[in-house]
Amino acid sequence: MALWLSSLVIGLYILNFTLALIIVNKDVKTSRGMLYPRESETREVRSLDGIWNFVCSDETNPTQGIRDKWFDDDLSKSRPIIPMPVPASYNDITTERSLRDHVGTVWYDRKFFVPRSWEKDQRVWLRFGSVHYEAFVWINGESAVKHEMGHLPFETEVTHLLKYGAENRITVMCDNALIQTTVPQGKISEVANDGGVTIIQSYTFDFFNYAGIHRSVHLYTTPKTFIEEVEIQTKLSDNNSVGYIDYSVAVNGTAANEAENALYVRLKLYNREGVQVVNTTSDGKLEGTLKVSNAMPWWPYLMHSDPGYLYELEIQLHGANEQLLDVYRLKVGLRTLSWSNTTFQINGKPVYFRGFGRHEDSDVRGKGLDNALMVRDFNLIKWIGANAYRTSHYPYSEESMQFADQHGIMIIDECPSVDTENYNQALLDKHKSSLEQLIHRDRNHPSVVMWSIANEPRTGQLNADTYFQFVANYTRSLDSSRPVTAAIATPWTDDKAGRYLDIISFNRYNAWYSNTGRMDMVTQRVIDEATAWNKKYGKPVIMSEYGADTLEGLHLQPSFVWSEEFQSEVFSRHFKAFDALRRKKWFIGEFVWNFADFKTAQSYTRVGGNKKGVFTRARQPKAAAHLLRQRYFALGREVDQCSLPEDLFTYIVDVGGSIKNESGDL
Ligand code: GCB
Repeated sequence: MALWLSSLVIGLYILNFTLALIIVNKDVKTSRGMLYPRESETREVRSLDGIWNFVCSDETNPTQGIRDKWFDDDLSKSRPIIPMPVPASYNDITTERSLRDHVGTVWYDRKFFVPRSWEKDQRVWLRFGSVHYEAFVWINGESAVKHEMGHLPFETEVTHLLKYGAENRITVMCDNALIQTTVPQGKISEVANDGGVTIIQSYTFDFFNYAGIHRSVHLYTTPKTFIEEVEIQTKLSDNNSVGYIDYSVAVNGTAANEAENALYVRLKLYNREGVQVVNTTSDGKLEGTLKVSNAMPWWPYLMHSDPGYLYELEIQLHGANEQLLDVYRLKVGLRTLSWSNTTFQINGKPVYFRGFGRHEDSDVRGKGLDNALMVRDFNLIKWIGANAYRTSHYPYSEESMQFADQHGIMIIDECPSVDTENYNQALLDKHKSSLEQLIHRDRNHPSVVMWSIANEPRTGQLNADTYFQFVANYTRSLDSSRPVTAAIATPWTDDKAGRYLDIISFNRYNAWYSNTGRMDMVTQRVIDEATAWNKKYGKPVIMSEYGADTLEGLHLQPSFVWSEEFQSEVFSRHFKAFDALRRKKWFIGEFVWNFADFKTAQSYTRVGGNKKGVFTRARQPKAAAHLLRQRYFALGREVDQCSLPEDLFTYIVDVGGSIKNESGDL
């Protein structure tokens, strides 16, 4: 190669590399609307959940369906269809390996009727609770909406696409491919197999890349001029006896454009007994503050005898001549969050978090919403005395957020960024968008007490500093009423992101991934690491993951890796560290990894999935669950003076007084 040519090639290479390193803080598109679909005097909601028709594209030809316009007619005309439940992940529904491990696009369709009565004077919206990972939607063959990002809702107006008093068809193409610029990241490669080549999806994160229409699909109506956004923020004063609700409402539609000043909202607040406690009207700006006397604060579970107290806020939109245009109702919890470099408080009381990292995961359904499972999970969370969980590693269903509000379970709300690396502009933009969508969806939930901007990002890498400065500051610009955290596993010595966070969370697996089996190398290491994080950044610290894989029913004494005894002993060694740390006020919480066993990609380190659950995948307790329950309630008793359940300790013997050992009473 001529010298000039090789210098040109090297020059271009360097330019390319440098460009990849430059990331700038660009504006990202913000989401609109998407209030949870609720019926009211002015709105109707219809579910499209049920059994849909399903076909799979060829992995080597993922765009064939688009080229051949499979959306133009029933899918059954293009390919043999199979039945597929919605909501559910499609992966574990059949017995086919090819569908479980499918990479690329799959298609769903179904028919539905739209009543004639929906034709007049209103709008119809189509809303998906979530589709993983990318969705393309057609109504009667016309493109309706496209959305990229799992675990988050999206919607579009379909008024003009529907046939009223007639049958309609909805078609969805879903693509599960993860690449370096998706959130989360993955890699797709073409690899030789016995018969030719095959497409392989790989990813570093430790949960199965379940895909499909994961949450409910709804059609709902709104009036022509309607309440599009409601944003509230609450606080308490006067010893928590007076509550304030700052509200702002955004309206869209015909009247909104024509006669903005004639619009106002009437707000009525009802307490739990249904008694109206506030009734007020806004000015034309549709924002203001409600004052609630004799306030009932929202308290976390076990922090108060009446946790999860919710009011109902009725928002009426009125137009010219006081005409009632739209009504939407929202549950509201009154609480104040505050934090400093040493503490996190709710309603002025310091919080000690005791909880879990979790997954939305179960047999057959994968990540599909299942109300039975959700209610069982909350029953277990309350049974064990936990007061919090992190939505590791993506946003959980809106139904579960509402449930957490009601039951007083605090949530560290995480966006879908896991193992983030190879920082680049496209990734940054999407990461910010995932947080924007998350905050937009969850900002009104009292249960959400913190935003987690990533799980185990590679925060030692080049560019991590600028990248996380942008992500953390963007999050704060969207909501400054909650602290920002990230669960970090990079050694504290190398980490470049912690200084942009309000609270440091760290994940570490002493006696499991490091010093496997060494019970004598847990306690001091946990104390030392938490202390080092605190010293480095001067912020409150949480241990956001610790644990050990445990095969239910495997008992080995003395404890040995994978046995139930081992899990209990690992926990106990951590408890000792946490108790030493709790004396230093800046250590504010402990989160076990994981609530329940869950499925992962196939690997020789995983026996049917990750088994670090305190509960099995079928939601039954392992031995360590009973130990954890005793600790969590004991903490609740010490920190928040909660009462203990009667069955917390098993009766053993009545020795007519206390039992003594060398160091005192047992
Ligand atoms: C972690 C990850 C989590 C894994 C866990 C494990 O640090 O955050 O996603 O499942 O470790 O068990 O390896």
